[in-house]
Amino acid sequence: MMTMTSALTLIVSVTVFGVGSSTSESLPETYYEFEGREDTERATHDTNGACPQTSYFFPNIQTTTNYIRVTKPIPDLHEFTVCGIFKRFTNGVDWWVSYATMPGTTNNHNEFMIRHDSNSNKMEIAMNMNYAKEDLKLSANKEYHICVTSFSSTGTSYIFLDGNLRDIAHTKSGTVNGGGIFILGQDQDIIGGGFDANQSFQGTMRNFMLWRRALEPEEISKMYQNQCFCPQDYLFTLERKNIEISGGVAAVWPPKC
Ligand SMILES: [Ca+2]
Repeated sequence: MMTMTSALTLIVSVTVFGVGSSTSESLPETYYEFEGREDTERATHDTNGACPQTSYFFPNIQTTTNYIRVTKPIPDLHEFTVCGIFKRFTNGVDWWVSYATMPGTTNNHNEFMIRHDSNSNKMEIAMNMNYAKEDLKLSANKEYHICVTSFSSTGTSYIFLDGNLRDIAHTKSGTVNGGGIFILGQDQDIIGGGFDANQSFQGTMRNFMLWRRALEPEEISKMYQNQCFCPQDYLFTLERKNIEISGGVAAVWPPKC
């Protein structure tokens, strides 16, 4: 097991939101020092279990009717991870994840959100209605394995691209409340609706799932290298028993494992 003192650090270029220039931010091999946790608190879960394979096709047309709604109840989220293998077909604003709870005082009700805006070529993450934009230089028509681990205590999200920690998004601290509606493929401006065709997703989404903890970087790397396996303590996958499909979203035959 790696210790804090032996952890290597990587220096990457991180775009400063709102400034448009770049600076350097030290990315640790583990993010525990950033979150005030001890290395000994690492979770030990079974990472060798077979992972349920899911694969969905969102047609290449902008519409408010194509989406997936998760029917599994969402608890309060203090620390969580979402992972998926995404490919977008075109250059637009692609909404991947929209989690909304009770109506707020603004017209944006996303407690947690992930989208990609091709105009700025940035991935945007919101937590507690606070946004951060990260330039991941993602191309259209190419699959990417993306994991986001989020800590509500600090409002920090760690973005893993193709198995490696790539960026850190600083949003707003506070528990992501349970009991909301979790939708893939549209942006909720009201609970369960308020969709905008310009904020929909066209592409494919494979093996999307959520865990109620920050996965270890090693677990994420292992999942990227072998998509047949994943940590078994997930809250939900997009297996048919956990979702409702709307519009023209199609389940496609998942790759065999
Ligand atoms: Ca909207």
